[in-house]
Amino acid sequence: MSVIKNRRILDVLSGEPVDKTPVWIMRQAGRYLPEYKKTRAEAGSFLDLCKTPELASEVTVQPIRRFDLDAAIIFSDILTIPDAMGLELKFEDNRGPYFDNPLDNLNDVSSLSNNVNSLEYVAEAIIHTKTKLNNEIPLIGFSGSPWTLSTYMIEGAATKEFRKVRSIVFNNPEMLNELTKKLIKSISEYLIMQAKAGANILMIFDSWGGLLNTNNYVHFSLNPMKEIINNLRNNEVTKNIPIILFTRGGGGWLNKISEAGCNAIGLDWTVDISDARKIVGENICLQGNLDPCALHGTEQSIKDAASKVIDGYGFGHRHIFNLGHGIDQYVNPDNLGVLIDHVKEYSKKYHQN
Ligand code: 1CP
Repeated sequence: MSVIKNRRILDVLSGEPVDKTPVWIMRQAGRYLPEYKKTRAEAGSFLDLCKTPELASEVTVQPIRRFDLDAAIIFSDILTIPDAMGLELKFEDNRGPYFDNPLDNLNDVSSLSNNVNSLEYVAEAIIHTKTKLNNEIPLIGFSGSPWTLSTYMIEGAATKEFRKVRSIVFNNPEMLNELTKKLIKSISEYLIMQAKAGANILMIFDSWGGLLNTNNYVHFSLNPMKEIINNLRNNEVTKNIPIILFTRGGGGWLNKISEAGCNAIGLDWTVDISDARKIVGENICLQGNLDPCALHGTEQSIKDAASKVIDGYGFGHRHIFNLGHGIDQYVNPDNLGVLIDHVKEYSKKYHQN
């Protein structure tokens, strides 16, 4: 197997020392980059971009050409799984992603396909991307969590209160349990497919876990993610692959999340990273957690905000710098450059022997 040259993130994930804190940025390929907009226009639509491996791999490497990033993340979307399961994904520029016929009852769940073979295009995009990356840095593959995918599949899109899915938690848990079961299978297979194609790290995005109360979070979100992790650990291809788990709004459940079997926990920006470190201990990495809006500051305020996160983590090698959620489309790319260069320079002092 070929050896990746920049191993900072892999080293941090396995507890090895590094020279600087590694960094990548959630949604690092996206609309804040003019070159992304150009390729997306060439693709015709967001979904065509996702489904055309050559173009998806092109936008995956665009941020790598511009910035000193320590990992790439495959360009795709969490909603490709529901699309593959039979809920046709649509996308409109002013509206974002949505499903015309969201799930209402157990019958709707039963009619979903449980087969992710049609997501081959993601595997192909990974293969293209690995060639372009030439083993310089690792590639992250990802999926949404069962709960987060359920929210979109039941609501049809992100909504203000998520009242429908949050009600179903209480008035039709059988339906949600059944959907969760199907999603655990699809997601596990999909992540294994990505690892086979060449993904070096896997991340589970539980973007809406924070909508739930504690016991429902454990039942509908955390335990299903644990099952996925178990499935990955029981597969030859993925048994040793590093896994990052990110629950947005999960700051109050860090002790529970740290028992899920993941190698790193993603933190949103509402969590104090030094407190988080005390809770999860030294066996698990922390990823995050700069407020994405810090990127709308001045050069100095961006550096100061990043320094606080790095100081908050302190000495030690188990921190992957990132934002606490995705970068937004209005960020000036130069500001991201300022951030990344500062993280590299400023963090050195915490990695001297
Ligand atoms: O060009 C465009 O207009 C599309 C904007 C866009 C992009 C760039 C969407 C639609 N998805 C993506 C790519 C994407 N999505 C990646 C690519 C890799 C990267 O560079 O990070 C990833 C990892 C995702 C994951 C994703 N999609 C999540 C989980 C992470 C998160 O932000 O919490 C979620 C919730 C989605 C759904 C989604 N897809 C797109 C949008 C605008 C949304 C959010 C919809 C909403 O909830 O309002």
